[in-house]
Amino acid sequence: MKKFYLLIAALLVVVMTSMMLTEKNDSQQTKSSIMENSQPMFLKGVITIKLKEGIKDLMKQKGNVSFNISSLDSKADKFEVDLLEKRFKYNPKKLRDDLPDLSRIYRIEFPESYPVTKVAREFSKDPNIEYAEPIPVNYLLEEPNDPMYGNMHHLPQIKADSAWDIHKGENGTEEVVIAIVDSGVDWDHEDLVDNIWQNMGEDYDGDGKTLELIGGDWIFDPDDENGVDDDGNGYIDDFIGWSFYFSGNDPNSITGGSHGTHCAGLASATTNNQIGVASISWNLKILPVQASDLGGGIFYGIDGIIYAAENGADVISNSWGGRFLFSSQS
Ligand SMILES: [Ca+2]
Ligand SMILES: [Ca+2]
Ligand SMILES: [Ca+2]
Ligand SMILES: [Ca+2]
Repeated sequence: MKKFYLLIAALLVVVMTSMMLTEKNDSQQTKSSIMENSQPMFLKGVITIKLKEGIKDLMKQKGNVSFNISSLDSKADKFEVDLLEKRFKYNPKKLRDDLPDLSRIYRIEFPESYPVTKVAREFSKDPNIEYAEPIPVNYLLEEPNDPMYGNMHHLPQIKADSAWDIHKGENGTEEVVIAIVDSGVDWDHEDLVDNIWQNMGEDYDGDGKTLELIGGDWIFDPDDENGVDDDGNGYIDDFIGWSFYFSGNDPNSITGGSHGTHCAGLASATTNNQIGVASISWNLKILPVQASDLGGGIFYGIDGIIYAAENGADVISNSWGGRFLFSSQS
C-alpha cells in the first residue's frame, strides 16, 4: 500500500510538472502575457504614491492635477494625470501614535494607455516621492466545491491549493490527456464521465462526441458504432480507450477491483462540480486503458503504454510493477 501511495505521489508531481512545462514551452510567455491569459495583476490607469514628509497636504483634484512642485507637475502632464485623492480614509486623531502615517499616501489616475509599471517607475524616481506603486488586484484563493474535499487529506499535504492558484488542468492552453493503464476505469461514474477522453477519430456521425447520455445512462454514441476502425489506429470503435484484457473497446472494470478507478479519480476526478471528490489536476482528460482486471493472468501493461502513447496521452499513470531482477551476468 505504501508503494502504491508513493507511485501516486510521483504521478501527481509528473502531472503538475507536465502541465507547467507544457504551458511554458508552448507559448514562451512573458510576465505580461501571463497576466492577460489568466487574471490581471494590477489595476489599470491608477497607481499609489506616497509623498515625502514635510510636503504640503493636497486636497482632492480632478482634471488638471497640480502638486505645486515642478518635477511632479511635469510627470503629471506627461501621463495626463486627471485625478488625485487620498488613498485611504484615516483618522487624524487615531488613539495609537505608533501607527503609520497614511495621510501622505495618494492615488492618482491617468489614461489606461499608460502602463502602470512605467508610470510608477517614473514617479518613484522623483526626490519628493517616498514610493510609487501599481495597485495589485487580489483574488480569493481557489478552493473546489466538491463535498468530499474536506476529507481529502492528501491534497493539503502536498499544498495542492497553492498550486491551483497558479495552474489547474482545466486552464491549460491545450487539452492535457492522462492515460490510466490499470485495471479499468469506471468511466461512466458521475464524478469521472465529464473528464473521459473521447476519440474524435471514431466519431462516425460527426456530432463531436463518442459518448452520450441516453435514458439516464452514459453509453457509446450508437450512431458511431459502425464496426469499422475509422481512424486506422488498429482498434475498431475505440471510442474512449481500449481493454487489452478483454480485447474490446470497453475499458470499464467489470469483474471487480476499483484500483484503476481510484487512480483515475486521484488524477482527474471532475473537480468543482459539487459532486464527490476533487482531484489534483481538476479536469484533465482521462484515457482509460485496461491492462488487467485484478483477477490475475496476463498483464498487458506494455501494450497499454504503447496504445496510450500512440493515441494522444501526455501523461501515463502506471500504478503497477513486477519482481523481475536482471543480473549483469544474464
Ligand atoms: Ca458521435
Ligand atoms: Ca480506431
Ligand atoms: Ca468506428
Ligand atoms: Ca467532483
